[in-house]
Amino acid sequence: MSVKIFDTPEVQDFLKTVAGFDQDGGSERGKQIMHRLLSDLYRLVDDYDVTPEEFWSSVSVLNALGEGTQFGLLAPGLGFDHYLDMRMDAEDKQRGLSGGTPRTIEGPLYVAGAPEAEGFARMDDGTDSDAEVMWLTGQVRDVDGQPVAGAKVEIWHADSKGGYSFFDPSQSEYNLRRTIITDSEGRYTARSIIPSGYGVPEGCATDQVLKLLGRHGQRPAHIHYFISAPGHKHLTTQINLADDPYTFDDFAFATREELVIEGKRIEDPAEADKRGLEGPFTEVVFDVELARTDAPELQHRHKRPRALESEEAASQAKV
Ligand code: MBD
Ligand code: FE
Repeated sequence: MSVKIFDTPEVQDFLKTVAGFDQDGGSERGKQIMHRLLSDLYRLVDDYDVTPEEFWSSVSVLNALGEGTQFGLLAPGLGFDHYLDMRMDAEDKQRGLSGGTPRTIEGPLYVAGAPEAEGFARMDDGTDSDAEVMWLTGQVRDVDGQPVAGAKVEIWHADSKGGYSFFDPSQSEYNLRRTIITDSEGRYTARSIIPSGYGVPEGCATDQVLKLLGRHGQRPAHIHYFISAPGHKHLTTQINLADDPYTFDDFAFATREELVIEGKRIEDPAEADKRGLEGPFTEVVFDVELARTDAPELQHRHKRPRALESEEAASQAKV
């Protein structure tokens, strides 16, 4: 059976009451946004004749999403992170701030407070014996090609099983997470391991939603970066390793053509020796170009609850 009641004065008045329009307290913007959100959802219920069974099963998925901080994982899967990037790209363009290495999403797995080093850091704790050694290096430059010395390069990535330290309690503290300050030539170098792609855990709430859409929850092997330097626009980005089955089929929509990097396998013992390595390794080179800005608010990463960064985010430890 199909009934249509959304446009009746009764429902329209009801929505205004629900959104607190007749109350003095609360937030004006909060009321406007909630009114719009609820109106869109009420209309959807009417248009699709959503049944009570369907509604309550959605409530139960929302409960599951809240329990495991799953919404931080579903959000990129539903494209919200990428959509916010598209909006920030458009804002940059309007400000005349385009140029430089493109941004892409932060994702939900950053942890604040990683050890800091000058020029070089070893990122892995040496326990991932399945993994290929990665030599990750690059130069930070401004849009005129001048090296940026003293830039802060924060790097984090998964292990050979696709797990991230802190969220994966089997890994040591800050494994595969480091902050490297660029040297006088703007260079940073890390010894680490080649990460594997990430897969949304089987059966979790995010997995259920993706399955409903006929989609997978896989990300290609990737490496996250925050890069900042005084006088330059803060950059949140990632590189995706080439030749992964998911390089161009990322459930989180983070791939950008300019950010796909081909690792180079090096078997020459002399090259290994030069870097203090024992055997063959894969070199990954990622040079970064930072746009210039005097606006202090653009020189820092935007605020959001992050693990070990704020009280709010402390609950993320549960994941
Ligand atoms: C990840 O490693 C990630 O970067 C994102 C965006 C989502 C899930 C896992
Ligand atoms: Fe990631």
